[in-house]
Amino acid sequence: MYTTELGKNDPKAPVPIGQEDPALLEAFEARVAADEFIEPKDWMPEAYRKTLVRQISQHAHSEIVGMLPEGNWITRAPSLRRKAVLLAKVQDEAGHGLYLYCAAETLGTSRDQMTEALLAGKAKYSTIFNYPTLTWADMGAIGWLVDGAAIMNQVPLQRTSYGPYARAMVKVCKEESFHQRQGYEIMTVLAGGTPEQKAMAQDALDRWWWPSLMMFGPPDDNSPNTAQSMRWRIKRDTNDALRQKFVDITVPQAEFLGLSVPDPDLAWNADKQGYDFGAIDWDEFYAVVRGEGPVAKERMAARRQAWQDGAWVREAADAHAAKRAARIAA
Ligand code: FAQ
Repeated sequence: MYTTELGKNDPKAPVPIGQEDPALLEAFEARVAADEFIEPKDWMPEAYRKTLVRQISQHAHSEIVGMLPEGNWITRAPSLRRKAVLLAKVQDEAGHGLYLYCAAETLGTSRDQMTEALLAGKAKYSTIFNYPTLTWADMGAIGWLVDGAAIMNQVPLQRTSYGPYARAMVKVCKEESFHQRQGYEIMTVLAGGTPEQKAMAQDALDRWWWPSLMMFGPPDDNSPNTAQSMRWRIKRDTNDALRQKFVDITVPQAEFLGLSVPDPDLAWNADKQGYDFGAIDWDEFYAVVRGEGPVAKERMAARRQAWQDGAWVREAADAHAAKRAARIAA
């Protein structure tokens, strides 16, 4: 895993981790503290570079794998309008993946390397995409909750310290906002529909609520990367802080729909001006992270198949680039 390798010295790295010139390190830390963006050609500590490649590539993989649960419903969307909207959303996710791969490539890791790390099980993608999409209401729940959680996490990333990542997030957040609204609109229609439609909406909320809370990552006291990432302003908020914000915003939305959040311990806490909520099943979270999610095998098989099917395109692009280079050289 990238993380376990983080502390080791990479022989290819220009300066081994932990042995950087203290003056360069101090200047870097001062720039970060002053909220300046770090750009691709700027000096940066190797651990900062590695953390960014890890987080941005995992984010990119999540966008691409995240196309699968919804892509599964494009042919079954209940009307032409719903089909067009869902198609546009899924295409947007592909775009997000591409901006993110490009942002990570500016740090010196190629897209092929990142994809190979994913397919070899060395890089992660969000746990949320290992759950199946069983009914049309899941399209509503994903837009509302999953894109809602993604926005909560990504709006602060517009101010992340690495320039290309921050700039990619600006466009991504605009599109995620549209995704969240289309999901909530599906839920509004279903929740206000027939008793069967409302039950379908409730069932989707029941299944997606807890996995959505897990998207924010482990609790802060068990999050190995948060402290350093906060110091380097890669992350602007902790996992628990964002999770709390998400709960506080989303519970009133569920109430407006007339649906109940599947948490008997959910209660408004006037002192903290936020909701108290029940214990998250962290055993389930870590099992899904380990690749034991309900449809994890199918997701990885789909990515492997797509990579294999696309081999001829990559070969053709390489051949074209080689011909072009030869023409220019001649
Ligand atoms: N799933 O120390 P931390 C979307 C891993 S995009 C899997 O707290 P960190 C759009 C973590 O990587 C959704 N693994 O780590 C969309 C680390 O393992 P590592 C993705 C997880 O990085 C919508 C270990 O646990 N968004 O949904 C998860 O400081 C609809 C320890 O954790 C992003 O990636 C998880 N949920 O904080 C698309 C946002 N949580 O790498 C299609 C950017 C944690 O050391 C349809 N990423 N882990 O081996 C981040 O903000 C951070 O990376 C966190 C994790 C907050 C995800």
